[in-house]
Amino acid sequence: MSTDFDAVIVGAGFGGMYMLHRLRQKGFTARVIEAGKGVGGTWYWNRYPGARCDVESVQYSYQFSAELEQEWEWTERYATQPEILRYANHVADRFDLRRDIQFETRITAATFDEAANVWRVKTDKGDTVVARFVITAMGCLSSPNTPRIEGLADFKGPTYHTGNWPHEGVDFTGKTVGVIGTGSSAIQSIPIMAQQAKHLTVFQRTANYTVPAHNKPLDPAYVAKVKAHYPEMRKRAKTKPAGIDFVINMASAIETPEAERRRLFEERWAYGGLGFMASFSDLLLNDESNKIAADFVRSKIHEVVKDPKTAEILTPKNIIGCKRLCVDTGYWETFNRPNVTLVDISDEPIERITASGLRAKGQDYAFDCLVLATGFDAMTGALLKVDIRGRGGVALKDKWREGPKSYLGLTVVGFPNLFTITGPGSPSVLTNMLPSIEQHVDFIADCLEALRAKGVNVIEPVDEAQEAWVGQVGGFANITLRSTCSSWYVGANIPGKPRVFMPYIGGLPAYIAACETVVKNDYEGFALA
Ligand code: NA7
Repeated sequence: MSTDFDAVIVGAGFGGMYMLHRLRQKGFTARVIEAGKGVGGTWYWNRYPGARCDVESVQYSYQFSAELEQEWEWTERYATQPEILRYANHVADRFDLRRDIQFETRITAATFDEAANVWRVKTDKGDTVVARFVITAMGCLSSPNTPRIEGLADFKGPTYHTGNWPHEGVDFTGKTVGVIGTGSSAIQSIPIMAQQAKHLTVFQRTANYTVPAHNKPLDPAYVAKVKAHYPEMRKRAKTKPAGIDFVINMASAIETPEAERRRLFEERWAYGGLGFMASFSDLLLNDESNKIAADFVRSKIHEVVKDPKTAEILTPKNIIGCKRLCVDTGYWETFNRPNVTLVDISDEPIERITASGLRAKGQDYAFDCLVLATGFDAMTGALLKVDIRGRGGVALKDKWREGPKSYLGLTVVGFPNLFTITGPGSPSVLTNMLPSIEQHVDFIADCLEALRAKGVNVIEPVDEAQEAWVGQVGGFANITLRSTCSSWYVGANIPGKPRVFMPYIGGLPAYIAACETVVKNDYEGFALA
């Protein structure tokens, strides 16, 4: 049967763009379908004030093109959203990607036609595209979570969601603002909103750990050094569980004498960033070690926040690193400002949103604007918004009713020729997304090439392989403390979502090795037809 394209790629973020480039290089035809007006995915939508990557810019970048690596100039240690979006646009132009991207179009359904072995992909523009393969590159944090709080529609002022921020920006000068949520998006945006607003009231359900970014302009001499040694840095990064080139101290926190421990924590704290969790190797494996690190951060809060009651509310009680660690610039300091109020709603949910604000714990709060910094339906949300149907017309949302199951986080039994870049069961959100994306894309592109060489039309994982992979993902999750709290990693932030630790936590090197073994053994775990 003839098709319109070899592949339909869903999404023009970093995954979709590189997928298109690789498929073109291998002589496949592809159409990217993208809901936004432009490329960039996460960085297209998340335009809230202060949005930045928490991985250093020289590492949060593509490595497939040495020329691109050399020519692009990052200006800050942690790139801002506008800078990352400029980078995404530069990539789109440089590799002439736009001519194969259909913007402002959403996929509404994708159905596998078993008789013809093709996917029929429907869009909200009313057209149907036929392709041999569907490759989703929809991002892990791309389906904003709007909390189900009564009265949300009653609020008379504007309501903004950090994950879908107005493109023209928002000026809070002279406004009173209510913010719900204290996750990473809130922690990045609150200090900036507080500088503008007349008054900012923050409603906190769970206190979060954050480490200082110590962001700064990049020193040209440092950049030159990185550029001169990029391949070595990338290679080292691939040997690290998170795919980020930072030094992991292999010592155990509990086995290290207290003075030395403190010195090491202070050193990492002064350096800033996510490397804090690599101060010792057992912070996410051992309760006591974790508590030592948590206590260190807790003590920092009390050093910064002047009002002891506010400091106590801001002090997280749970395990550090269980929810994703945040990286901030002046977050706790913001609560020393006279125009900022923190409201603890950990013991009682917000009662309702009202026309003029909200009601919590029997008290009415009034504000001009409401900011929902309430996160995402992570990892599966965007995928399950599309009516994806595989063999026998079975819907993916039914198949995953008890939680997502995949082989390598990339493929699903019953859904032939469907690939999910950074899908549940892949390391994705626990790693530096860019190298993870590139690894996935290379795997998929090589796979399509191998199928073409063999004259194979259909690839689908077998049950046994998928079950074994799901077992591995769950097994690794049980070893770490990371799966023990109510985080978006386990779907706990979405009422009714099955509680399953979704990402693969075995680390990037183990994941890459698993993929390489699959290829070496002629696509072991897959049925080829
Ligand atoms: P997160 O990290 O999921 O944070 C969402 C925040 O919103 C978090 O503090 C939630 O509290 C809070 N929340 C969600 N629903 C409610 C309701 N109904 N009432 C009160 N508070 C609520 O999302 P972010 O966008 O900040 O960050 C997502 C990722 O992006 C981040 O991990 C980085 O990887 C980048 P909770 O903790 O659930 O009690």
